[in-house]
Amino acid sequence: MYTSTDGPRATPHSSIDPLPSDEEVEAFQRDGYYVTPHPVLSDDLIDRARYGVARYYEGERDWRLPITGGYLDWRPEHGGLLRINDYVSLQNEQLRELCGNPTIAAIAGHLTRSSEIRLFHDQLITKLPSSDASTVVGWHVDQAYWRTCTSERMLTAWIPLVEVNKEMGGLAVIRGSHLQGTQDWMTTFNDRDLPALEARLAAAGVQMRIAELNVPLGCVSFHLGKTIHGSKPNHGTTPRIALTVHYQDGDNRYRAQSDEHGRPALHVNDLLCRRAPDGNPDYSDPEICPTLWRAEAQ
Ligand SMILES: O=C(O)CCC(=O)C(=O)O
Repeated sequence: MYTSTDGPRATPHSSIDPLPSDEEVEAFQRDGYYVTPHPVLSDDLIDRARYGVARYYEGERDWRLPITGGYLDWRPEHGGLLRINDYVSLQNEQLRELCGNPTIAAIAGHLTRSSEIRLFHDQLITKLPSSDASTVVGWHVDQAYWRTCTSERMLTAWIPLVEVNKEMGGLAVIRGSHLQGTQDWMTTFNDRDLPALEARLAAAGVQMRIAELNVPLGCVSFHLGKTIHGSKPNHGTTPRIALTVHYQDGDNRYRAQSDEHGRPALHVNDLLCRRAPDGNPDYSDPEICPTLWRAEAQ
């Protein structure tokens, strides 16, 4: 099911510069999201990633995480229609290759005007077809999950691994929402009641300029940590498979913070990363958060 291709696809054209123009960077800073106008990933890379997904779901692991719980790790015995697996790049060779892709990291660096991009976290997300709302991803902001991070420049790449048509619950963003207040409460990925979330946002004064993104296979979309995003259910006939890669810029550091209940905030990286000299988690641990791109010295 996952290894076959969908037919002929566009491949990156070597003469097209994959990096965003200054105008596209401006638009990203204004709108909070960006979709590459051309494919930036080759068919071969995507096919290898799909092979990696198939191997992963078969239970094969190339590497093991040093912890056994505390992160999302869908397995067949869990059933359900929405499958989420954290840190697949640390466990599977083909998915590591895609998550570490230097072109995507370079685009992330340019969009955020950073001089270094490191991996922070990744998730494999598959929505099986359904006629109900069980595969909704609630409107949320990634930054609400990153309270322990000092950076305001973190961002996410969303990489479809199949063609995602309008019925299949592709990624949607609220344009400009990153500039309309801080939505710290939005750890609402699992909240399937989109209208209730929209009502709450409207009450908070957020303009609901929803953009349902069209991201052809080989293209990648990016959104800032504060951009509100989510997705409708997969009402199509085939699985919607995508990889979400969260990036940090080189300046990001751990900071002690409280969650919305006043308890110490924790990210799973705090359990995985080595300790910095001050005893805090080191978000530049090369095993967990490898550097994927650095700006060339001017
Ligand atoms: O795949 C989805 O629908 C949600 C992905 C997401 O939340 C993200 O890319 O940050």
